[in-house]
Amino acid sequence: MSAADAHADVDAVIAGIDAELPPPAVTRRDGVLVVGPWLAGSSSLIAALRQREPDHRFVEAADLRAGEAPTAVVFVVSAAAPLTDSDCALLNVVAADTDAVVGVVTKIDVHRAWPDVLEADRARLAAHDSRYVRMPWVGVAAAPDLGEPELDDLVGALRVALHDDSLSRRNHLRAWENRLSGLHRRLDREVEGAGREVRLADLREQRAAALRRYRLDRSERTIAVRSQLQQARVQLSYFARSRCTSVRTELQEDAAALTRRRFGAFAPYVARRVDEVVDEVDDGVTRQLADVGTELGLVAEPPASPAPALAVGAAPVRSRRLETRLMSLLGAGFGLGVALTLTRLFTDVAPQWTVAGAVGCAFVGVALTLWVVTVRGLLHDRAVLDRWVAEVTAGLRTVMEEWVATRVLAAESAFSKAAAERDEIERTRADELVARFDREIREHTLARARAVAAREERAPAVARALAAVHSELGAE
Ligand SMILES: Nc1nc2c(ncn2[C@@H]2O[C@H](COP(=O)(O)OP(=O)(O)O)[C@@H](O)[C@H]2O)c(=O)[nH]1
Ligand SMILES: [Mg+2]
Repeated sequence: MSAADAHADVDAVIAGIDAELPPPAVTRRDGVLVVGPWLAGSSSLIAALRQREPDHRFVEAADLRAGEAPTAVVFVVSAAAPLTDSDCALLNVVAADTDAVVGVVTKIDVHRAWPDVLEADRARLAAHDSRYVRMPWVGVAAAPDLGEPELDDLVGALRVALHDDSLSRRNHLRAWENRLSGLHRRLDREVEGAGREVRLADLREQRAAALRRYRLDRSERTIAVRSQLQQARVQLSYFARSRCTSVRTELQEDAAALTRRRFGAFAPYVARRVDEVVDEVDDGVTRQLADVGTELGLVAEPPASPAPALAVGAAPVRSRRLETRLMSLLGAGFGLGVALTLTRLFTDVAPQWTVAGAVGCAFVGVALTLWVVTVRGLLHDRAVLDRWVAEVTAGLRTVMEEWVATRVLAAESAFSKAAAERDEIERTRADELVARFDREIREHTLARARAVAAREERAPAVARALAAVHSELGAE
């Protein structure tokens, strides 16, 4: 059977299973590929073979282009050491589309134990893949240190392999096998996707993290608003209280040193000081609330709360007729007593001036009476003013505390509103992010579903075709 017929025959078998299956895309090169791990001795063997068998073409791996397959493969390993996993993998690659493979153990001239190595290699490869069970193995010395090359066994094995009638058909079957198992692997790979599971797990993790971060941020922000305002409330009411206390102390000191002349100006003075305190507290509250806003990163203009109108009123009028009378009486008694005592003293000291002394002492008594009454009145007035100042500042304190509380409350609601608006924006942003993740997750899931469907549709035919190829290869 010619090569073309053999190919057509194999292709017909596969097409009988599924006409859609893609045929092998390799170009068969008429040549024997001599290949092996580095330093095994391939180049030396090729040189020796070319000399010995000029009728045949021998190529190295580098001579083959992508998509080209040799007629047969000579797999060269050194007798120095047994095969490794990477050597087996190399053979799998170079003999993927070629069925005829001859195993060669080189440098048998220097490695006396080569038959053992050969057997070990044979067993190793047979265990690696069942297709190598029937593969011939020979020992060669392509570039011996002494004497002529020993290639007879290899040349014999190659002749058998190359003159086998079924060679072309088997190579074609092998190419089909490679094609079909590649297809099978690709169907599997597409289900797995290139790192799709990893990407999916990553996306799910990122999605959960975005949600978690949003929730955490939101509760942190809420707590921050609450605690900042709580702090502001405590600080500001303390500030207002201490301003009221210190203005009371000042005003009471002023009242204690007040002279009668400045009496009338005291009430306006108190009113002015009270206004000043109101202004100070206003400033303090405004500044602190602005600071809170900055700290929270919220732009919220709390509604302006007008300063409370605080009527200080007039200083209490002196209505103390009874007391004046009593004081006058006591003062007069005191003056009289002093006058009498002085008069008696005078009479004893200078009897000749008794009358004039009596008049003088009466004057002194009257003067003392007047002084006592006046001083007592002034002290009383100061005491009254002191009480009044205490009342005014106590009222001021109540009003200030209420005002501060109201303003902090207003600020709290303004900040909460701003925070809620910001939360809404953040939520939209988080939603968009989550939606993006969801979209990508959906795309991956869909792609996987499509790949699963494709595999389910195509894999059975591929598997049947592969089984057919294997049974054909086995039958040869
Ligand atoms: N003694 C001995 N040395 C060999 C034999 N074949 C190759 N060599 C030596 O092994 C080394 C590697 O050979 P080379 O053909 O370049 O190996 P490649 O890397 O597989 O191409 C060289 O030093 C060769 O002289 C052989 O049959 N006997
Ligand atoms: Mg080389």
